Amino acid sequence: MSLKSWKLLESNFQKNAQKKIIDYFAEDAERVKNLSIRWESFYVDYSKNLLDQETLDLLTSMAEESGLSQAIEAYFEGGKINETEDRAVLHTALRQIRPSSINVDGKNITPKIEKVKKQMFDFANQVISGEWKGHTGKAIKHVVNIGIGGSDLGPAMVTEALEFYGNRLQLTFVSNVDGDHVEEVIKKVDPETTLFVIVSKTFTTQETLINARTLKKWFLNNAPESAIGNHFIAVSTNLEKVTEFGIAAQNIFPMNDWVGGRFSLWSSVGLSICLAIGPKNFKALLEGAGKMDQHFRSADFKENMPVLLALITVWYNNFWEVETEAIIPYSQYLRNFPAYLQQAIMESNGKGVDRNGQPVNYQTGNVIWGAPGTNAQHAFFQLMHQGTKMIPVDFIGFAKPLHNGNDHHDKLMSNFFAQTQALMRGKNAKTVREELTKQGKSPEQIEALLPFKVFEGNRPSNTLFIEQLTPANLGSLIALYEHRIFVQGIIWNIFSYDQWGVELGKQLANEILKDFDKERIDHHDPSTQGLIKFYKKFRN
Ligand code: G6Q
Repeated sequence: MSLKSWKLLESNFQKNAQKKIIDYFAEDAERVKNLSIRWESFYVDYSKNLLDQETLDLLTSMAEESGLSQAIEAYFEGGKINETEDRAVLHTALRQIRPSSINVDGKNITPKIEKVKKQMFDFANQVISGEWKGHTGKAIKHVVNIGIGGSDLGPAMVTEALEFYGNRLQLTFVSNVDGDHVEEVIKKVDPETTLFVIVSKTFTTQETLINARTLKKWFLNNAPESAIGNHFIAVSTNLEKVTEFGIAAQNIFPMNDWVGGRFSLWSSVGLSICLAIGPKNFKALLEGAGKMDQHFRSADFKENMPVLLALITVWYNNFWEVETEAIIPYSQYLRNFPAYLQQAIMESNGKGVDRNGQPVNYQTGNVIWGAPGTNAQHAFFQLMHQGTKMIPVDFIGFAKPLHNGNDHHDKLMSNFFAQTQALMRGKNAKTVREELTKQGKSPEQIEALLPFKVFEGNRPSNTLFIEQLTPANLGSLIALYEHRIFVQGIIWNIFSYDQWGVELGKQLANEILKDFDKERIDHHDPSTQGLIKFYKKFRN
């Protein structure tokens, strides 16, 4: 990495490598004030990290030196920053608070965005109110979203996260090409009262098309062909393929290639979300994201949440050589937020060549994982506290619960705070000795137990503390992570918006599929031949 500030950060790292987080607190009485941000309903505390003001200054200089300011403008203004696919990256255009014109290929895209939004809202209102009927005259009760990857993870995560704001419609998501997934869905739905929403930007995705065909076939075993119009809806850019599938023009919700799959929940891909929570809440979700966009675009880097959090990730990833980052939401509603972010982050920044096509000689995308607290505390937290790896954590929590019950929420919050504290402070030998003495252990017993009971601490975390889980706050939270991905991509000088790494497996799967009916498979490697042979024994 040739950036000047990178070299300075290396020296800063060497200088402070032995320092502990608690030392930084001891040095600076104002640390929390200096290393936290209060914005709208958010309180982001990044003081429990292995860095000081000098590190942060160098990190923000590095952002400047990387050309981040200009890159942000190109991103929002519709520059074709997804160079390898020759596309703009404009999910932000879908959630402008005050819609203004944005040009792609010399054409203002804003009027079309507003038109599609209106189409979504009108449709959602009709379905929710019961005005939209199934083919036998009954109101729709169940919506099945058929999609995969970006056409599934975002809609599914948000629908689940905002379940509290749901209406009478029941939502189910089918994604896996594994027939067991779709068969379990079929068991639950009634052909008279179910709406199928096929979501596929390209309308060529194998998994989605086979699931859609299987559901259509099952539907037509239970309903006449003329009923398709009441029950099958599509979201796609590929109007020709959707029409071929048998969906009428008025049942197609268009989208554009300037929205990437994993960032598409804000577009018509979010139709299932809009059905689940209604247009008013969907608009609030967009507005929350729009506010975060404004913050990201206008706040000074030193007070800019996506920028600072991105830089902290780079700090650990590239200077501390940390491989993974855990995301722990203290909300059962956000149980799939880590899985959603795994795609957003790892598909975007899991790249090994830079923007010039040269192999990078530094680490890029980090491994993202996590599960909701407190459950995770009873599962993998042991390794985070006492294992040999340093794992920076994002703790995400909400000050006000959605359901009444301070009894539960106080307990949840006390765990939320305790974990960040325990990771940072650990427990030293002196405290362990005192505790064991109080328990009446002998000096020999104490010395034998001591190494197991000491926590070295000094494990970093960010706390993203938000007033309440509302559609608007969720919108802001997702947008925060989206921009964090963008910033990291700029620093690492990689393209964050393509995903060529997904292609090879798809290609080979299509070739292997053809070989199941062939005698000769010796063009495959010996291991794969063995696996295909074993499969063929059981295939009927
Ligand atoms: C996301 C990826 C990918 C995509 C799926 C589904 O950024 O591009 O996850 O969303 O492969 O693609 P379709 O929507 O075209 O079916």
